Formats: sequence, structure tokens, C-alpha cells
Amino acid sequence: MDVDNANCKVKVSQCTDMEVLPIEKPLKIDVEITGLERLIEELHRVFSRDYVNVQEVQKLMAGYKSNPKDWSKYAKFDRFRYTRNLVDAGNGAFNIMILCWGPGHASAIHDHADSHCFMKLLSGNLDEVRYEWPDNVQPEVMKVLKNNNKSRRKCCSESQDAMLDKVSKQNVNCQSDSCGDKCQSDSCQIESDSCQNECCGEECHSEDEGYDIKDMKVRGRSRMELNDVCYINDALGLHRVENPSHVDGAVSLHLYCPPFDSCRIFDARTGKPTEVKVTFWSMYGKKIKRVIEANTVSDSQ
Ligand code: 2CO
Ligand code: FE2
Repeated sequence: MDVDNANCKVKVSQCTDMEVLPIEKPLKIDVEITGLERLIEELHRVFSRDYVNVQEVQKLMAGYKSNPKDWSKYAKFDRFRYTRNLVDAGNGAFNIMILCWGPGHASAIHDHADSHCFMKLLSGNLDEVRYEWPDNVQPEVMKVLKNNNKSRRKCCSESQDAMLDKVSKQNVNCQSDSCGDKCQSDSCQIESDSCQNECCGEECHSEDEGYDIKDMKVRGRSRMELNDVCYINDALGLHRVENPSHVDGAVSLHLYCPPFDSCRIFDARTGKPTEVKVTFWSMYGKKIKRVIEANTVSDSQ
């Protein structure tokens, strides 16, 4: 199938062309976008079509050269953890936000809730560590890939092939991974949620079983520099992002398609997943008043 049909307007697991989603490296930048507003207009134009090409989105984002004048009004930092600041709610198919990472701030290891994640560095540096999915957690997209694999094995990219081998050897236990307790991140804008499903509580402690001490497997590390763009989805693995500087902040621009309001974070030592809500620190340049709920993990820490 042609790369132009790579539809990133739907969840990754619903894409018919997942095998072509891995990106072009190095990315050739053949457009120049003047200003963040213009970039957002272009993104609206692209996402108004039925099909969206992953590489086209990347190229647009790469074609914009960061200028703090464009985005400083959205860049709101917190002392303790990275912040997520909504810039544009898109057309419902995507959203755009600016993330502000204080010195040393990091995310937990997390998935992307079956969405496409595009990320561009606007200021500072960020380190990205990619991880393999833990043995006993299977994302939606891998279930689809595994089924497709039976009929179309030769289409798959090498990395997805390796994942498929792994998935097919796995013994998948409980599918509901959202039983959890604490947010594992030292500084996460991803807050722990109360359990949303029935596999939780007295009768179901089995989520702890099967999560032996076994460090999550690192698949690769990379440093993002000014204006770099990267792309991840659940088929490509999990990641953790960290500002390596002890002095400077970092700012990144993110596009998620479709938008999501919860994802899973993973305990680096056991691979145990926890469903968490993702929240905004500000919207359209205005700080959000936070309602303090007694039972949220961030409040009890
Ligand atoms: N996905 C994380 C978030 O939206 C940031 S890491 O880059 O994808 O909070
Ligand atoms: Fe992420």
C-alpha cells in the first residue's frame, strides 16, 4: 500500500497501513513555514482531509523554525513537573500542545493511547528513551498487527516484525491494565486516576502477579535538539522523555491524533501498567484553576 494512504486521522490500530508508518530518516525538509500560527493553519488544512500522511505532518512541523515570540505565551512552567499547555484543539481529530520541561523534569514511561504522537523541539534539549512493551501487556495496535500478520507478514517493517514475534509468544493474561495505585513518575503531568474498570479491588489482585522484578527493555535512546521532530505510536513502543539539563528548561510542541485524555504509565522495574489521566496546565495561554481532590495521587504525595 502507498504511503500516501497512511491514515493518521484514526487510532493507530484502525490504520490500514501501519506497516508504512515508520518514518523517513533523515527527514528531508522541503517546506518553510513562517510562524507557529501558519504551521497550525497548515495542520488544520492537512487534517481536514480524509487521509493524512504521517511524513507530511512531520515535514510541516520540521519546516517551522522555532521562534519563542510565537509560543512564549503558552510556555508555562511548573517547579515540580513538566506541564502540558493546550494551544489548539484541532478539528476534533487532533490537538496541539506545548510541553514545558523544567531542569531534570521527566515523564514516566508511557504509551500513547493508540494515538499518533508528533513532537518537535522548540527550545533546549530532550532525551527520549524508547522501551519495548512488557511481556504481559498487549496494546490494541499489536493485537491488530498480529491478526494482519497472519495474512500479510511480508509487508511488515523489521521492527514491527520483531514485536510481532514477541507478541505471538506472549501469554496475555488480564486485558484490563488500568488497576493501579501510584503515579510512578517523579515529575509527571500524567496523574494517577481512580480505577475505571471492574478488574480492581478485593477480588482482583492478580495484576500484581505476573509483574516480577524485571527491568523494562530499552530499545533505543536519542537526544532531540532544537527544531528536531520525532514520531511515535504504540506499534513503535513506549517512551520516556527527560530534560537532561540541570539548569535550562526545554519546550516541545506536540500533536496528538486522535486526542486522548488518559494513557498508561509503566513501572520501569516490573513493567506494571497504570492507567492515568492526562491534564492541561493551561489552555490557550490561560492557567487552569485546579480543583484539589483529596484522593488524587499528586495531592497525597
Ligand atoms: N506523551 C507525553 C504527554 O503527552 C509527553 S512525551 O512525548 O510524547 O504528556
Ligand atoms: Fe509521549
